[in-house]
Formats: sequence, structure tokens, C-alpha cells
Amino acid sequence: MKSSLILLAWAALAAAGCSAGTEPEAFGPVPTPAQLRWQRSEMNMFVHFGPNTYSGLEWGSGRESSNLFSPDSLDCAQWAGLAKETGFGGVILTAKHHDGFSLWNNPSSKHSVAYSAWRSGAGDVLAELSAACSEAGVGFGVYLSPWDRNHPYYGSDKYNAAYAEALESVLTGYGPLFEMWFDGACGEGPNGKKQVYDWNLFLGKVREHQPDAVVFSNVGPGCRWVGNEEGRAAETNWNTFTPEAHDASRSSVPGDYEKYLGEGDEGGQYWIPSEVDVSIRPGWFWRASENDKVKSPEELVKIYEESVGRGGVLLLNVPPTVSGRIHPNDVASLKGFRAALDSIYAVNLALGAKVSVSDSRGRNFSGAKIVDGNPDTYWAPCDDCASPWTATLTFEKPVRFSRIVLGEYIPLGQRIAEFRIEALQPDSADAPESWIPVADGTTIGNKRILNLGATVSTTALRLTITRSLAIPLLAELGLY
Ligand code: FUL
Repeated sequence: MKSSLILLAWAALAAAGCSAGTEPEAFGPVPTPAQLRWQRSEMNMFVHFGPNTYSGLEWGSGRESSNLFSPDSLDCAQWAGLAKETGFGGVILTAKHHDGFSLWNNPSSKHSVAYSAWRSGAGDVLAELSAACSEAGVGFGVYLSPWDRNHPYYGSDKYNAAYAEALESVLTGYGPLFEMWFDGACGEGPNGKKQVYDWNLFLGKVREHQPDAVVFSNVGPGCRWVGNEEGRAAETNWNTFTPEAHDASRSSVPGDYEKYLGEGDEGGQYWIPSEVDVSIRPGWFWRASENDKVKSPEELVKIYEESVGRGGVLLLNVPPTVSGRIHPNDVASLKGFRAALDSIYAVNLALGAKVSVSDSRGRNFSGAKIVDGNPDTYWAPCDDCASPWTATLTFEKPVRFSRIVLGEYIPLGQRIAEFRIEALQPDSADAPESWIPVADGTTIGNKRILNLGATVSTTALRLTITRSLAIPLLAELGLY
């Protein structure tokens, strides 16, 4: 009896054309496991440190004395511990900035800590930071500027081999790297020539020695530049991107790059999500005159909500002082930022709400999956159920919130292109019960935070997805 009932139910679903119970197929490009881990960790810390810390310049000339770099209380454990405590997944250090000075014994240069008076030439910032990161439980990553204003070969063919040797040394000497950062700046060498970089050579080295490192450059392949340095992702933000469609390359981004790097490409060819790099101070390097210009916790929350909250990954620069420690003002701001995030996002009021959806492909993909707090479960409609797709949450008592947080199940690709959210307004003397608009948007991706700017109180909330490139797969809808 029981089995014939199941058969009947199955036949009914099949007749309705429903792909019940089956996992949806991936759509378009998808993240690698390393990209997914990186996207879900949300934030990393950037550390700009080098001769510029001592000269007050943003771009050193490359003619600085090696002895300029002289931290007297280098404390990488403080940087890594602070990153861990305030919620960053990893730390990326400028092993070599445009001035060419290397914070480790670079085998292809004589402009480095090894040729300086600091610790009699025996110091190695990369070694100390990679050890401190593994001790603190955060990832370690490296920025290695291809542009080099010191190297005698820069601007000639011989430079590519020299850079590759430096790269190989950082890729093999300091344990696993979670990210490798290739800056896009490309200036002229002493011969007046701009270097033509051998990207195949460089990327091949990374693949060979650190296949799990997410590779940043203007155009990826692991992640792309967001197109500004103000801490802002675009509201429409596709993880998919086709560099060739814009003539964009690792060392050149012509045209309206803020728009196309920011937005990515709907239906783009590769999975190259955006990374949002910004400094906690006006400059990338520390200088005393900016000690009172450190971004406040409130500014950092805004940056978080406009970067991570628009489906990007935040890379926040926190530069150490001449002593080699992070200044108390930056520490206080970061701790305030963490406390603010913890308080805003302390309780998800949608957890366990009753959810009814326009349709689903069965129990494992029901509407309840968007309110279970688990990013690995998701609501999925049937393959042939067309838009609009709706999910309605109802609550026994009114809930009050100012932020709505959505998340797509990106392991199977990015899909949602347009949605709106409404709240139920109860019957009153002036108006019958009705749905009033609360928010709307385009893409969602890994995370989309809608800061409503005011508190909304309601007993029911309705999400309508009006456009999606394939059936939408929604992992989370949270209310805070
Ligand atoms: C830019 C550089 O020119 C800046 O100095 C800084 O390192 C920033 C992160 O990238 O291209």
C-alpha cells in the first residue's frame, strides 16, 4: 500500500515534469574548492610594509638605502593575532613593493633585508609572518610587485627570469600560500622601456608550487580587481568574467574599468570573483601624520556591507609602523569593527521561520533550507518551473530587523539576476492587509546584504526572484 502511494506520488511529480529529489546541474563556470573557501572566508588583511614606511612615500624610487628598513620591534605575531581575533581569514604581505626592496633574502636581487644592517642581514619578515600566521590559524599570502624601480634588468627580457626566480623563492620557502597577489602597475625601466611581463612563466610557477593559491591580478585567474580602492564592490556583481571582452589584461585595464571590473560579466566565461582592496588609512603605508585618520568602526562596517555584502571579498590593508607593530589607533578601530559586526549580526531572526515556496524539487531542497543557517543546503525549484519564484517567510510574532542577508549556493554557479522583497502590512483603519516593498536588487552571489537604513517590523516577508539565468538556488535568507 505504502509503496504504491509513493509510486503514485512519483508518477504525479513526473507528470508535472518535476525534477523532484535530484540535485540541480551546475550552470556556467563554478568556483574551484580553493576559490570557494576563499570567498566564504569573506575578509583578508593586507600588510604594506617596507622602505616606504620609513620614507613616508607611497611609491619609493628604488634608490633608498637598504638600511632605511629598520624595525626595532617587529611583531608579526601581533599582526596575525589581530587578524585572527577580528575575523580575517588570512594575511597578505608586500614581500616587495614597486621600490624593489625585498623583505626576504631574494636570490635575484641585492636590494633586500639580507643586504641591510637590520639584524645584521639575517632578518626575514616572510619567515616570521608565515610562522605567526600558522600559529594564529590564519592563511599566509604574498604580494610581489612585478614593477621594480630598483632592479637593473627591469625593462629588458632578462627581468622576467629574475622575477620568476624571486617568485619561485617565495612560493617554495614559506609553506602553503592561500593567495598570490600580482599588482597591475607597470612603469618604465631605467632604459625608458616598460617591461613586457611573461605571465605564462609566472602563472606556471604558481600552478607548479602552490596550486591551491588564489591568484589575484587585474583580471584573475583566481580573482579580479574590483576597479577602485575605496572599499566598494558594484551592486551588480557577477563572479563570472571574460577579460578578452574588454581587452583587459594583467597589466592594463583600458576604458571604463571601474564598471566592467566591478560588475563582471553576466554569462561570463570564467569564474573570477572580485576582490575589494582598501586601506584602513588614507595611504597604503603607515605614516605618523595619518594616525588620526584611521577609518572608524562605523566606516569599516559600511565597507564590509558594500564589499562582502555585495558578493566580493574584502582585503583590508592595516600597515605597521616604523617599529614593526600595528599602531594602537588601528588596533582599536579593528576591534570596534569586530564588536559592531558581532552585535549587528548576533541573532538571525529568520532561523526556523515557516517558509512556503512557489515550488521545490523535494524535501532536500525545500524552502526550510534558506532559514537553517547552513550555507551548504539550499532551496531549489524544479527545472521547468519558470519565474517568478517566491519564498514567503511567516513568523508567529512580528520580527524587527534592519538588514536582510541573502546567499546563493555558488558551488553550482551564479544565477540570480533580479529580485525584490516585500513585507506584509496588517489590516489597519486606513488600509487593508497588503505587501509593501522593502528592498530590491540584481545579483546575490556568495552574500548580499541589504541594509535597509531603518527598522522594519512584520509577521511575513516575501522574496520574489524575477530573473535568473537558470533555476535559482538560494542557500540563505537571514534577518538581523
Ligand atoms: C597599487 C599600488 O600601486 C599601490 O601602491 C598599492 O600597493 C595597491 C594595493 O596597488 O597598484
